Amino acid sequence: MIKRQQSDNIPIIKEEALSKIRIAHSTVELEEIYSFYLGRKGILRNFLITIGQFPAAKRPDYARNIHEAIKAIDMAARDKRGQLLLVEIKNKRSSFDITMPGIAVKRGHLHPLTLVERKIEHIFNSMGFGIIEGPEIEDAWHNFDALNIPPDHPARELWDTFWIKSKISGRAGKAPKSKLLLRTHTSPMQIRYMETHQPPFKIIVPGKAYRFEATDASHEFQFNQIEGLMVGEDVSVANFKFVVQAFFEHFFGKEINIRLRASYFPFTEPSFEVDIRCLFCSGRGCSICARSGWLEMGGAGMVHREVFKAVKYDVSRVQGFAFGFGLERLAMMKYKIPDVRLFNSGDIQLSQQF
Ligand code: FA5
Repeated sequence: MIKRQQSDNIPIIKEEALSKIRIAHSTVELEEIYSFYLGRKGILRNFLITIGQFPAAKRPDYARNIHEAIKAIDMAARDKRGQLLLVEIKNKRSSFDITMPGIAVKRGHLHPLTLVERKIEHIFNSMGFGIIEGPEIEDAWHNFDALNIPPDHPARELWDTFWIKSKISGRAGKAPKSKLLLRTHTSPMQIRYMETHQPPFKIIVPGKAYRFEATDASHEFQFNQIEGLMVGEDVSVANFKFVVQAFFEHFFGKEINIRLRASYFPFTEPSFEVDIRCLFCSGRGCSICARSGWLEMGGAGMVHREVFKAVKYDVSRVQGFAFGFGLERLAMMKYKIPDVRLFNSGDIQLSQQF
């Protein structure tokens, strides 16, 4: 072990350091010597601190000696480090076994939800739909009220909500002010888009939605939806049926039977659930489609006139359809993934398969 030296004998310390460097056998040993003399708490660094306490007459000589010693030790250590590194690399090389199997480099993969979202965007884009994004922190006016769901409306219970405690309320400067929340669906973007655009238009809105509900194989508290909205003078249910049929056929790459089932959403009238013939059993009935032969893909309908009124459209002139599909549901069907919770499990084995 290296012993601490007296502070008044710099030349001896220097010689001692240089001779230890000269006979060092490895870079590890060299680093130990280096830090003992020149490291942050090394002997010579400590001497630097004491320069100010030295008698003024002798101070310049004392300082010069220290600096010269530091420089000499530093240069000797650099040279030696170079020599030792060469030897160490050479020794390693000679023990390199070229018959050993290599270590595979792991490649990254796109997440199945990203793949599905990109495919959906591509399909709708090719049918002339624009792609819009919107805020995940929403105000209750856009998420509920403007969608014809006033505060006392029982339908609010369809969407279990994460409310946000905040002093700020939505629609700053404009009435009505309303509380903030994590959007429970992508439908508030219908309102935001129509507030700033005039028909005709057709858009889709991919994005995250949040619901305060227990998770199971088909429900997450954070999931993704694809909202669709097409508005013009004579947009009809027939247009909707054509668009979704074309979408599903491109998405699944085969002929698809669809069915519109009567349903209820406060912001559409009439409203429907969109089902497709089960892809797993071709409609014969299996455990995946609960023996019904049909798979539910999402909600849709003709935009309610109260929604058009909320964005100040002329309800006598415009009509349109809207839909909201679950992205996870589409990915599960396409890739035959049995549980929605796998998407956020962080398990790389899932994404490696696609
Ligand atoms: C809605 O959210 C409506 N906004 C859809 C809509 C848009 C109707 C436009 C009419 C016009 P719903 O709550 O049914 O509807 O959700 C739509 C889809 O989102 C569901 O079919 C399902 O695929 C997906 N989804 C809903 N909740 C969850 C959840 N907890 N986890 C995973 N996916 C979910």
